[in-house]
Amino acid sequence: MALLSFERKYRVRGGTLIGGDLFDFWMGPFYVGFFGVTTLFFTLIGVGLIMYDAALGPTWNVWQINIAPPDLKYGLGFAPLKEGGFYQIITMCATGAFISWALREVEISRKLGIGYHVPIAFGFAILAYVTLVIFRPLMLGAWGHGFPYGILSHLDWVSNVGYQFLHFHYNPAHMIAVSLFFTTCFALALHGALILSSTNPGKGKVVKTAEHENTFFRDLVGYSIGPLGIHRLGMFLALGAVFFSAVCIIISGPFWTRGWPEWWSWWLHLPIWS
Ligand code: 07D
Ligand code: 07D
Ligand code: U10
Repeated sequence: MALLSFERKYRVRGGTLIGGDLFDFWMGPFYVGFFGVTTLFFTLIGVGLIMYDAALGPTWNVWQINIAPPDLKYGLGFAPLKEGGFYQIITMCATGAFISWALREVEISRKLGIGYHVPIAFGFAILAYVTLVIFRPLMLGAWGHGFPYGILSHLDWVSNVGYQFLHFHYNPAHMIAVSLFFTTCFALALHGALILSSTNPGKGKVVKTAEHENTFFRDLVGYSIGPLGIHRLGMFLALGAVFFSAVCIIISGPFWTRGWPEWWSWWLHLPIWS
């Protein structure tokens, strides 16, 4: 079915979570919906406040713009606007925009009658973000523990927090997350390469089938996970990577305050050595 005739067929009312028919329409290629409106609302206020705070100085250098969280002395309270209050409202807007975007994905999935896999996947990214700027600061007792909004300043935050724990690479959940990220790239490279090799074999050559794809890996490693399996694996690896990222940072501070290398001394304290 051609794309345009397909879109005409599925572009019908219904499937909304909230608001009934009110925003159930399209503008050009975009589905609007109640959550399209809330996404736009939070994004415009959030970006507007970023611009306003940036305009207060000291720089328009895009790499150096920094919207800092409040000082730790404000704890879990509201800070004055110019002392982190902007950051707090921007955080609410960002969280509102991300969740709205995920719910818009849910409504589109419902209209199409497909699964909720895409919004669930994006939900993991949102989970990582709110872990960094809401859950962990809440557990540590101050909003000032969130990361600052700035291209370079957020890197400084990652580095500083890493060294607060002496050597972040020794964080066991960080190890699992990093390994899962690497494995995700490995799997995507294998999958992309395999599909291209059989469906885009070069001018004048015949396009091959799924049997060729299966056989390649059976010949190579004795097993093929199959066309559905590789996508399940990809989703599992990527979501696992983000999940263990959230774990590695939530345990740093709330559950472990010393250097991460020291954590491994549990091994030396096993009763089997004495
Ligand atoms: C390619 C999809 C497109 C999305 C892009 C990001 C903005 C911000 C805002 C000027 C893969 C759009 C960027 C809207 C501009 C202003 C005010 C996704 C793709 C292109 N980081 N991070 C980047 C964010 C955190 C870390 C780049 C966001 C944590 C390291 C970009 C968040 C930690 C490095 C960026 C976030 C962390 C980066 C490229 C939110 C741990 C790099 C991102 C909301 C997770 C790299 C200068 C990319 C870089 C980089 C955005 C959170 C670590 C600016 C929006 C606090 C170590 N981060 N980041 O391609 O070059 O993502 O930095 O949580 O080395 Mg970051
Ligand atoms: C948070 C992004 C959410 C994004 C959202 C969407 C927009 C719209 C619009 C484009 C989670 C935003 C959308 C804004 C854009 C348009 C139009 C993703 C998020 C909701 N580390 N480390 C990680 C590695 C070291 C440290 C995670 C590697 C050092 C700290 C990952 C190395 C020290 C933290 C990871 C390494 C250190 C991390 C990041 C190597 C520093 C975290 C991925 C090879 C000295 C962070 C939850 C992630 C984390 C994190 C990888 C080194 C510190 C596993 C490979 C040793 C403090 N590190 N790290 O989480 O877990 O993505 O965050 O050396 O906080 Mg690390
Ligand atoms: C899926 C699918 C399927 C389909 C599909 C899709 C999933 C069934 C049916 C859907 C997929 C798509 C539609 C594709 C979309 C894909 C993605 C979103 C992910 C892939 C992403 C890319 C291909 C782009 C990736 C790019 C990367 C990784 C490099 C990008 C780097 C940056 C963006 C910069 C980050 C680094 C920074 C900020 C610092 C260092 C940068 C430099 C030194 C570069 C110099 C800078 C510049 C040139 C820019 C200067 C910046 C400025 C001025 C800032 C401006 C800021 C503003 C706020 C305006 O399954 O099958 O088919 O369709």
